[in-house]
Amino acid sequence: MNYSQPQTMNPLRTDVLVMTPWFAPIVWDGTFNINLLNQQFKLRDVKIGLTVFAIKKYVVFLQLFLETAERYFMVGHKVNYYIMTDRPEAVPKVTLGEGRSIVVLKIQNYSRWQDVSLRRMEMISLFAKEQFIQEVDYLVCVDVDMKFSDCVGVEILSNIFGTLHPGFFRTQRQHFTYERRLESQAYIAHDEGDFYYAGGFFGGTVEEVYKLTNQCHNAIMTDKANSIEALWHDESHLNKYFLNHKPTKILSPEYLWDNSMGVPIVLRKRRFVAVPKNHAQIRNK
Ligand code: 5GW
Ligand code: MN
Repeated sequence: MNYSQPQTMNPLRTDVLVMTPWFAPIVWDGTFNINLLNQQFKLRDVKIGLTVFAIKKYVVFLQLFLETAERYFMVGHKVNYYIMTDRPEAVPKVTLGEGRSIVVLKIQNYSRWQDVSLRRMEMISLFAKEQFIQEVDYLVCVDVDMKFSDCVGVEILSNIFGTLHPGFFRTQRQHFTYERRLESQAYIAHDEGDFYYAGGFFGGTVEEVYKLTNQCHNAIMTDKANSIEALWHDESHLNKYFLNHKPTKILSPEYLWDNSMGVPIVLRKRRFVAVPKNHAQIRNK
């Protein structure tokens, strides 16, 4: 295979951090060679599960989500879309590429929206153990109110990975919206924390995602027993988990952008972007 030689004296990016102090790559455009990575992952015949929740009115996001995923997500690799919904009949029929399938998993709906978000940890952990482990190698767990607008490929895959939240990647740790009440299992002190990770994009091997989601779910249940709910729900618990179990790879905000934040110069690509939603309309039942 022909490709340009890595240049020891010529870093690919000098405007952003591309490696954590624990030697996990931070994935920015320009730092990787996708052809090289595709060849490696193809040789391993890797299969990827993409989990997404579409409860109640959020089924309206599925069409654009799936259509754009077909165009940009793991093209050329084997993919299972795991769609967790209370309305299986509302899942759109989308034409899929070879080696790609939609698996609809019926789950219950929770009346409180906080529970819809929180219970994702429980559902992913249950299905990871019972089903995903037999069907795929990696899991990618994302929000559904999103569209792909540039390539998201095997460069994201690693044992356990998180994504820098678009609202906080330049923020000092004391200003992160971590859970600050000691009584919560998600508590993080002001002088702790590496990054603020987004709840809407994480993943890893099925085994590691099981450990993460199971531990977050247990922490959520402990909080519930103590009558406390973390400030940003599952996202707060994800941040606590990643403080104690450092991710082996971190995705830049290219992988979870929101156009209401503008487009900073460091952001050369917007790969996965929030679809604006009418909160009043979409969130009522
Ligand atoms: C409903 C009301 C308020 C907040 C969330 C919901 C909701 C979320 C819902 O009714 N149905 C649903 O499937 N969800 C799932 O939770 C979607 O996968 C959604 O992407 C995810 C997180 O909720 P978001 O996207 O509304 O949260 P933000 O912080 O991205 O706005
Ligand atoms: Mn969202």
